[in-house]
Amino acid sequence: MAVSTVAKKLDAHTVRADFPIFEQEIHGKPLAFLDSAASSQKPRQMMEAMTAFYSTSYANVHRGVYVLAERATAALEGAREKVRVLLNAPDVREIVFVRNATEAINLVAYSWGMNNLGPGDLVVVTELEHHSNFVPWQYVAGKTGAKLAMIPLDDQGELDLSTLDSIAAKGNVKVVATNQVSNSLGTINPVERLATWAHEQGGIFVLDAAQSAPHMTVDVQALGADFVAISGHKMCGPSGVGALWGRGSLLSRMEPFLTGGHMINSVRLDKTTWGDLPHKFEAGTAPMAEAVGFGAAIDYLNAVGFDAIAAHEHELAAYALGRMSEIPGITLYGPPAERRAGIVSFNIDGIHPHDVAQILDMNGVAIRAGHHCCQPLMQKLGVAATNRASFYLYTVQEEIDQLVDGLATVRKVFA
Ligand code: C6P
Repeated sequence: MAVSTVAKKLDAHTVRADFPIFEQEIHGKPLAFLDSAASSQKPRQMMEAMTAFYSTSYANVHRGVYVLAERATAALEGAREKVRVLLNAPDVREIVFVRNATEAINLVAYSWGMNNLGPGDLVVVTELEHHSNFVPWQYVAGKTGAKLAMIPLDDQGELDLSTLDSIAAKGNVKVVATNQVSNSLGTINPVERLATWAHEQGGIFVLDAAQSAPHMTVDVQALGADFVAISGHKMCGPSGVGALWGRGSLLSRMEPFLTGGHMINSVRLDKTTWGDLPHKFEAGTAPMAEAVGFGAAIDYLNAVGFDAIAAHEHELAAYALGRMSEIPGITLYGPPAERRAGIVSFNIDGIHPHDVAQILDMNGVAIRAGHHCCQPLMQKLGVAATNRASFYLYTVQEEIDQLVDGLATVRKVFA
């Protein structure tokens, strides 16, 4: 799926004014924040929504019958409905609030995987997976006797789907779990095709949308997914809240992941029964204010427009790839600009990524250096680590120029 370039134009300088973090300098330089794939910055509107909730409507939810408790419950459930609309989920009871995408995937791996996987079964992931969509499956496969297989990458950093038949020959494909956008290479994966393939094999399709939902429309029905995981903090929301969407027919047959308060129907010495969806999967006090902030972040992103965000980031990626390809000694990883999101991974010959990132920081430029929680991918690329610059709706071209200037300084320092 190529990113649309005909969307309404986004004015990143105007958007940026909503983000107070940019009002400061770092080491005497304007802040060039190029690490949004790790976590996004926050608009004033989102923070104000959380403050208003704490100031006027705060109480525990789903418990009290007093005004504040009812207000807080309505705010939490209103946020759930916003997530439903964001993902075009058929039913709001299919939206489970969790801490983050990692927890969402663990919930599926444990609650579905532990009860549905066994010897002879195959869990298929890809060489592009973040550890959060790899390690839970590896763990559960190990516990159940299922096997793990990986769809490999081609030389451009895209999935080699010609391997699907040979992968299917290795066992019963029960799960296909992949991200929609790679956090390391920015590759946009053919997830509709993988969902269809998963279903043809009789398996479920689990989508890690942590890096796609912040940047493009994710429609769970159009994609044909069975589970979708997202994190609020990567999409202008607060940390500590994310969501799992699951197909109701699957969720209702699954065992709970965490047990305790709120998730029950009745508790007796001999037996406890589970509450209805989504409460069965929401043990303990909910991330109430965080969910309210998440809802406000979704409102904010909708007001800017997901097509405009995707087109803006696509333009930035093309600009960055063009400028960075002129830097002597640089290796750029991943597919061409037209098939990637706003993420650029690179290395500079003979200079460790941590050194690159540290010198860039002295120039006010924040990037991530490391394995990006993708060690299998790093092995494939034959490196221990890369540098990664990642963009969002508030990223301006000047920040990429600052990065390119900073890289010239890095080369001078190490010459
Ligand atoms: N990637 C990055 O710098 P959590 O931490 O649960 O919110 O998100 C996990 C996760 C899952 N899938 C993908 C594709 C991701 O990119 C991430 C988080 C960050 O790339 C932090 S490691």
